[in-house]
Formats: sequence, structure tokens, C-alpha cells
Amino acid sequence: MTGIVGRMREAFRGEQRVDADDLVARLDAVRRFLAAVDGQVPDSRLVTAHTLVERAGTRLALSRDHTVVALAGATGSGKSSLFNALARLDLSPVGVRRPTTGVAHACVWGPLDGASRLLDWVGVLPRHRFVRESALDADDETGLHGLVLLDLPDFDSVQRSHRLEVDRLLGLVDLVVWVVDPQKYADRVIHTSYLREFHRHRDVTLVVLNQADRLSATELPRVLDDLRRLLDADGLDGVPLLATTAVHEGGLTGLREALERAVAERQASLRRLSGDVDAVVAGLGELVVTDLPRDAPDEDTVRSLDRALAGAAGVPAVADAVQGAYRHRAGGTTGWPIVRGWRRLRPDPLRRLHLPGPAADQPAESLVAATSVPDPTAAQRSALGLAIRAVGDRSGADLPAPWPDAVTTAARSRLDDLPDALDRAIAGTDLGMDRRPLWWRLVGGVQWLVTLAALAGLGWLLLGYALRALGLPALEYPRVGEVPLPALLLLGGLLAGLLVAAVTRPVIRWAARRARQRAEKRLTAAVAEVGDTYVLSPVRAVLDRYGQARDALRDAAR
Ligand SMILES: Nc1nc2c(ncn2[C@@H]2O[C@H](COP(=O)(O)OP(=O)(O)OP(=O)(O)O)[C@@H](O)[C@H]2O)c(=O)[nH]1
Ligand SMILES: [Mg+2]
Repeated sequence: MTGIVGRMREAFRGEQRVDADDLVARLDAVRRFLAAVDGQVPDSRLVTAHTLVERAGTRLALSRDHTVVALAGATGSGKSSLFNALARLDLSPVGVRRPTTGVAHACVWGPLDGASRLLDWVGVLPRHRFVRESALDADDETGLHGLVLLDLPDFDSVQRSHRLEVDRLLGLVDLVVWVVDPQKYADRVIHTSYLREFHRHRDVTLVVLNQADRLSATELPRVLDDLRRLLDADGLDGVPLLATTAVHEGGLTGLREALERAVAERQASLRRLSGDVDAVVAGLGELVVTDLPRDAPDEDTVRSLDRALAGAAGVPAVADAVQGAYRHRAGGTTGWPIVRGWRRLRPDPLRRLHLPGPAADQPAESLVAATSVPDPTAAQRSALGLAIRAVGDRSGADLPAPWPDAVTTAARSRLDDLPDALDRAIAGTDLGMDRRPLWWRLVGGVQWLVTLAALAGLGWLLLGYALRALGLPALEYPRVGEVPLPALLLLGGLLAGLLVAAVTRPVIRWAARRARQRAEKRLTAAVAEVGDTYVLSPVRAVLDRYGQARDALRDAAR
């Protein structure tokens, strides 16, 4: 048996100390992880992590001077007998009828005061709490001061309530002593349902083969070897394994020593929680397994989205109207004054769309449906739907489940607000059509001048005719060369007007195209901004959350 105790010492000695501050930082990282994935990952997958954060916070706030150790095992393995033998008192009933222990019993070494709150939290009823401190003990119990030993019900119980109680307590205690006996040490349920689950808690796990007195000197090493092999298969290699006898004096020296060491180290609670964090991190790892995509959503996808948004928002129609309106207005100012009025009767293409929309002091929100830009066609609508879908699909493609769905949902999350936002963006865009360019006015002025000249010439000529008709002395027209000046003014004015109009027309066409391009650029930018706010931002927010979650989980891992 000394050899086994020696092996156990070795296993404990090699353990790394858990720094309380490190543990707190790791728990904080788990908290950050939970905040980042909140609403993105189903709560059912986060239960363990939430439980850990809550439980660890409480345990760390409670007494760290105490080490809570549970004796767990199948019915009849001798938990209560060990409990009583360690306490050297008959505190927990030992029986022949199975199962015997129905609720946890606790024994505290040292004053009960400090441990009371801990036991309140663990949930041991006051009438099942005992104190192991008496003047009679002299010094031989001081090594266990700070131990809170729990005798648990059986975990393979026919009583469901026993199993639930055991499962609850195993989640709370600092260290577990698994008690097996020679008959049942190989039972499947012990290994698959319990021991295996503790493979991340190797440094707060101890296994005792109780009732060792029932085995002969040759059988005991064989059974211990067999049990060791099973423990290795459970992932519990290196876990201390002891043989104990509860019914004979000196049959649990090794166990007592191990407990004394655990109590003295005051590490069990930290190691337990550290193991819990390990388990939680391992369980959550697949939720953030890949790197965050660098440039999601990528440029191509964003460009396609902007194009589809522009189509659906009617940007081409408005750009057409700008071009038309430019020509219309330029014609109205620079055209031959005599036909200008007639031109003005034709509707202004921009005004027909009720553009430009807003007065500068009008809040953008009040512009809903202010414009008469044609509604998107079915094709434009479906192109926009596809483009938005593509943003979601491509941005989340490389992420593990359930993030792709979260990203797609985010891309579509503000779909209903999009049409109004697009309309507002169009209405709120400065199309650059407010002012009449100076050159229009100059050309317009020239047109007036030549027209006035023609009218003056006409008037002059008419006056000459009238005087002649009335038999009055005829007017003597000044001449330019052979041509009388009024005729020159009339014809020259008319010709110059036509000439100016002819020269101006291609310039207006060219300028109208420029105006169209400028408006198109501004409209596309406005529409792209809407896309950014209503489609890309929600997607980026989810990707951001993913990045934060991944970073947090990396910090939580050690
Ligand atoms: N020979 C021998 N008998 C033991 C030993 N430990 C316990 N027993 C006996 O085994 C029987 C069961 O012991 P308990 O201590 O009640 O077992 P338990 O694990 O608490 O059982 P439950 O409370 O039902 O879960 C009793 O009759 C004990 O006397 C031991 O080391 N050697
Ligand atoms: Mg019992």
C-alpha cells in the first residue's frame, strides 16, 4: 500500500498551482464571451458556461480557507463508513438496507462559523452539519482544519432524487473522492456517467478502493491494477488511487494524508474552477473555431449590393430626369426668347418626380414617399434580395454554425425599413440642379440682345412703311454698305439668334451628360450609405461579435 500512497504523492506534487488572479481573468473572459454571443448562439448551448460563471463567482466570494470534499460512489461502497471513520464519530448512518444515505451530510473540521455560508450555498441542511473540533482530539485533527467533508447519497441509486442531489453537489464541491468497492469498481455507470466526466478535473479527483480488507494480499494488487487500467481508459491517468478500509483502525491513513495535503494547499477550489473553465472552453471551442474573415463583406459583394440598391431606388430614372431637366432648363434660359415661353409649357422632368425633395430645413424623416420615383420592378426587387442574400452568405460562409445563419439574418434584419430609407436618400441628395450656371445667363443675355436688335430693326422698318403709307416724308435709313441698317438689324438679329442656339445646343447636351454623371455619382453614394447602414452594418456587428467571442475564448483558455 505504501507504494500506492507514494504514487499518489507523486501525482499531487507535480500539479501546477492555480493563481487566483489568473482564474478570475479567465472567468472574466468567459463572461466576455457570453456577452459577445448573447442573442447569436442559442441559450441551450451556453447553459454550462452561464452556470460556471455564476457558480465560480459565488464560490470565490465564499470562504477560500475551506476545502469542500465529497465522498461519492455507488450504494454500499462505504462512503458513510469512510465519513464516520475520518470524523472518528458515527455521524452518518451506515446501514444494511440500500440505499442508506438519502441527503448529504457534512462534517466541518474547525469552527462551523466560517463554513456555514459555504454549506448554505452547497445546500446541506443545518441538521446534517457536524463539527469536528473537540478538546479531546488534541493535535491529531489540526491537519484537517478547513476540511468540509460531505457524505453523498449513492449516484447509481434507484432513487432518482439521490442521483439529482449527487449531480448537483458534484458541480459545487472542490474535490471529489470516488469510493469504489471490490464488487462494483468496474461497473459501467461509474465510469461512463461519472469518472469519465471528470477527466478535466484530474487534479481535484481521488479514487479509493474501499473495503480493501475483503481482498486477499494477492488479490488487492491485481484489483488495483485493473482499476488503474480502467481509470486510464476514463482519461483519469495520474489520478491518485488508494486502497482503504473503513472498518479497521489505520485503514485510511493514506486518504487522511491526501486530504490533509489538499486542505493545506488551499488550491482545490481554484483547481476545480480552473478545470471547469477548461471544460467550458473545450465545449464552446467549436462555436468560434475559424478565424474571422479579413475583408468580409468583400468589395465585389458590396459593389453588387450598391448596384442592386441603385436599381431598386430608381437611380437610373432620376439620373435620366436630371439629364432631361438640364436640357429643359438650359434650353429655357439660353434658347431663342421667342420660343422660350413655349418650351416652358413642357413639364420639367425632375419636377415630375417631385425632385429635388427636401428643403434644407426639412427633417429627412418627413420625406417618406415624398418623391414619385417609379417603384422598383419585380426584377429589381429580386436582384436586391439576391444581393442582400449574397452579402449574408459570403460574409458568414467560413464561420462555424450557427454564425452563418446569424450573419444572413443580420443582413436581412432591416429589410423592411430599406424602401423608405432609399426614398429618403434619393430625396435628400443634392442633385446639383439648384443654380443656373452663369453661362446660361450670358447666352440668354446675348439672345435677348440679338432679339432686341431684330425687334428694333423690325420696328424701325415698320415705322418707315407706316410713314410712307401715310404720305409723310420717308425715313432715310442709315446704310451699312448697300444694306439699310434696320434690315441688317432684323436679319442679323434673327440669324445671330439661330446661330447662338445652334452653337449652344451641343454644349448643352454635353453639359447635361455631365450633370447626369454628377447626379448619378451622388445618388449612388447616398444609396451606398443606406446599404451600409441597413445591410452591411448589422452584418459587421455580428462579425464583430464573432471576433470578440473568439478573442474572449482564447483568453479564457490557458
Ligand atoms: N468489510 C468492510 N465493510 C465495509 C467497509 N466499508 C463499509 N463497509 C460495510 O458496507 C456496508 C455499506 O456501508 P455504507 O457506509 O453504508 O455505504 P454507503 O456507500 O454509505 O452506502 P449508501 O449510503 O447506500 O450510498 C456497511 O455494512 C458497512 O459496514 C470496509 O472497508 N470493509
Ligand atoms: Mg451512505
